[in-house]
Amino acid sequence: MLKAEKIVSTTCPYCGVGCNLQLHIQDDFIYRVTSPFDSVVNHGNLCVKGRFGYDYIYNKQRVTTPLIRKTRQVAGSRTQAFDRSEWREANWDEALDYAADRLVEIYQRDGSKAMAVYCCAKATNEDNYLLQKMYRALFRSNNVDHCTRLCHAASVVALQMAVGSAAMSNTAAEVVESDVFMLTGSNVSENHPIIALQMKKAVQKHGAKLIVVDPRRIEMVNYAALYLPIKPGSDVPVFSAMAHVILKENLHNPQFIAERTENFEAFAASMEKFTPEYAEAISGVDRQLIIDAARMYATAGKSAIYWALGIPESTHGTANALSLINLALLTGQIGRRGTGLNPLRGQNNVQGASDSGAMPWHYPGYQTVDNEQNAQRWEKTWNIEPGGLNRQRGLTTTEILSAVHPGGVQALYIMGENPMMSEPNLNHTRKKMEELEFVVAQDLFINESGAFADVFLPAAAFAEKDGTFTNTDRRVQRVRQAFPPRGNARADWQIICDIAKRIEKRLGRPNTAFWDYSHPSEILAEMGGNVPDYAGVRYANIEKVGLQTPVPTEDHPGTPYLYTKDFPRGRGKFHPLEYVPNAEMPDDEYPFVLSTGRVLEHWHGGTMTRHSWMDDLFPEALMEINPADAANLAIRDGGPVRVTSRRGSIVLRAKVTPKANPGVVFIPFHFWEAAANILTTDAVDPQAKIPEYKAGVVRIAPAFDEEMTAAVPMQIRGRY
Ligand SMILES: Nc1nc2c(c(=O)[nH]1)N[C@H]1C(S)=C(S)[C@@H](COP(=O)(O)OP(=O)(O)OC[C@H]3O[C@@H](n4cnc5c(=O)[nH]c(N)nc54)[C@H](O)[C@@H]3O)O[C@H]1N2
Ligand SMILES: Nc1nc2c(c(=O)[nH]1)N[C@H]1C(S)=C(S)[C@@H](COP(=O)(O)OP(=O)(O)OC[C@H]3O[C@@H](n4cnc5c(=O)[nH]c(N)nc54)[C@H](O)[C@@H]3O)O[C@H]1N2
Ligand code: SF4
Ligand SMILES: [Mo]
Repeated sequence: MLKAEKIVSTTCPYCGVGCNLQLHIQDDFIYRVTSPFDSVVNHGNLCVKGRFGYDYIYNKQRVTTPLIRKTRQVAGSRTQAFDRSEWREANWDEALDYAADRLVEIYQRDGSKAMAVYCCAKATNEDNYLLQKMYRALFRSNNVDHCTRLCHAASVVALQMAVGSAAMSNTAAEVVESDVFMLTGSNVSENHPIIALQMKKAVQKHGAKLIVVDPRRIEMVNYAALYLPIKPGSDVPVFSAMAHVILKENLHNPQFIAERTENFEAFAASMEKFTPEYAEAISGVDRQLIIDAARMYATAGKSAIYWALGIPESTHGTANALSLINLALLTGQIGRRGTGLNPLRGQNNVQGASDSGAMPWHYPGYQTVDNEQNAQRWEKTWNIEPGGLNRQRGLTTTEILSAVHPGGVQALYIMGENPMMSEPNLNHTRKKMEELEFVVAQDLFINESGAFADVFLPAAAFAEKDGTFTNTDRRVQRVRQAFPPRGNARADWQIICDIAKRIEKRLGRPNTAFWDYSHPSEILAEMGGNVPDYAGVRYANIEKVGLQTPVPTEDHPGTPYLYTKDFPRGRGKFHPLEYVPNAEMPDDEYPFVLSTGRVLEHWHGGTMTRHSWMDDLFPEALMEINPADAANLAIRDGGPVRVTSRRGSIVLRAKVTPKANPGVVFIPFHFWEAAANILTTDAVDPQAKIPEYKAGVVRIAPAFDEEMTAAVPMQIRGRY
């Protein structure tokens, strides 16, 4: 007998747009996904992943029983274990006891510096709040980070420096109210497809003018009034030259500058040198296009800037983002509807995981860990002796693995991340994973990183648990359980509570913090007690429509756009800028710039989409290369090519397309068979510690079909 049909409203587990989903369930099985026409975020629209990409939940390679590695791994020669025979099934008590024993053993021997955790932007606010609490309260370690470091870290640092808050200033759907909007470093139609629909509507129905600044001829170029085909890494010259033109032509907003900003003089002086001619020489963009873009942006009634990873994922990512912020402050195009500074956040819950404290320098609510008052506040909340919390900033994602050595990090807990696909320079990453003494993986699958684990804890998928995600425009939305977890899988928050209690007992620190919750709503309420932006968020208030933070009180309607009267830091601060070239520039040996990123059908390391029928839609890695470059190298469309950087080499097929501008090739990082991150450099931005994923250099040569499989250089040829 089939159980009766039911419809469960929830939030998409893929991207930061946060589309509302209706899961149609029969017999604990999703047979259809729709979205209501009145959904505020997506108006009934869904992209291919939201509509069809959920079947990873049922994939037979999903692991739904705790597993323990049969042989004890030794630091220095740890290996990946994809083969089922290398693991044995365990019950929850045994797996949790084992994980707690080993973690506590290492902590008691080597202290908090040996402990590190990756939180998860796919998991809920409640899951992330608890995992950072476990590491801070029990292991006294701030080595807590997540993929935000690899993502918008530089946007966050720059926005904190300039305005004092890091989130999108406006609501994505407000783009239809803009007269002009600039889109840069954002392939929005593949990566935030529903926001792209709203942008297309803004252009086609509302007559908004779009300026695209991007090294690839992305789809949105077809809708653009101006397209600036920038060379990778030349953002500071181009956006500063726009500022130069705005200043020279008196198109700035003196009243806004006087009333709401500081440091204008120093900034204006530093813009002198950024003439359009100078910017053209570095960026390859025609100077007249830069002048036109400056006039268009500055003179419109309402202009907004939208950006994604082309800006932050650079060794000068902070400066890139500051060059955009300077433009908004200079023209006063912020603090009103249809204006603003809008970094499009990537993961479904990267905004929320950051808000919840899954970061090494901040408690929940962006409260710095090295501030005495903040530490005391959380000591009180978590029932910790005065002075007990660690006041030192922890290590970032990019620093944690580099710190794996005797006297450094020894034990790593990974909840829902995949550094062995997502971190730069994977050959280096692999060595560091091998050197760890103990690894816990908590995921739906044994991915390339989980294969290094000693113990695997099977987590429930989004449709199997309750909680909240916070989307890119700060909207806290409900995630609802549609059916019980498959097999023995359990919700992340429950797993964390159970392991935390065991650790607490072994440490002899009873009643540290609190680990007994009957429902995740209690966890969010605990966090809201100390995080003013979430103070008013209650599950009861977000039943139908989510609320945009800040939500300071329970009767507050939420905050669609920020900075109406002032900035969180008071005045907006201008920053003088210098041009700094990329860490690597093309030369005779490595003549091409490699840009990496995404395609519509896939997600990051592919753990979810490659276990879904999205993989049939886009089954293989392809390198985009310009027709002229391909002709020079005798590369044919669909032919295999070998791509080599200073760090490694991969073989994949070429896609010859004018979407790639000359001199720049593009490889998506979703495919283990040709993992783009074998090639990328681990050079980072000094302030934000974000890697330069968008501009390594490579050489390219035609290859043979046989090399395609033989070339896989790591032991990741299979999946568990
Ligand atoms: N289908 C799908 N959607 C996703 C994801 C996914 O894996 N798959 N991931 C999500 C996540 S976590 C994120 S963070 C977002 C990322 O969203 P995007 O940032 O849109 O994703 P990328 O594919 O990395 O595209 C980067 C864009 O920056 C441009 N670019 C590269 N170098 C430069 C440069 O030097 N200057 C400028 N101005 N532009 C440059 C590229 O040409 C490209 O258009 O996507 C989210 N959405
Ligand atoms: N070359 C290159 N590399 C990049 C980038 C790039 O542009 N170029 N972009 C970077 C960016 S922006 C990002 S955000 C990172 C992403 O990097 P990661 O976060 O490491 O990658 P994901 O593949 O999204 O990993 C998510 C994991 O969470 C699991 N998961 C899903 N739902 C749940 C859940 O509810 N609970 C638990 N416990 N697990 C769950 C999935 O199965 C998957 O294994 O990659 C970065 N790496
Ligand atoms: S646009 Fe993003 S949130 Fe919406 S359905 Fe697609 S992946 Fe999901
Ligand atoms: Mo991201």
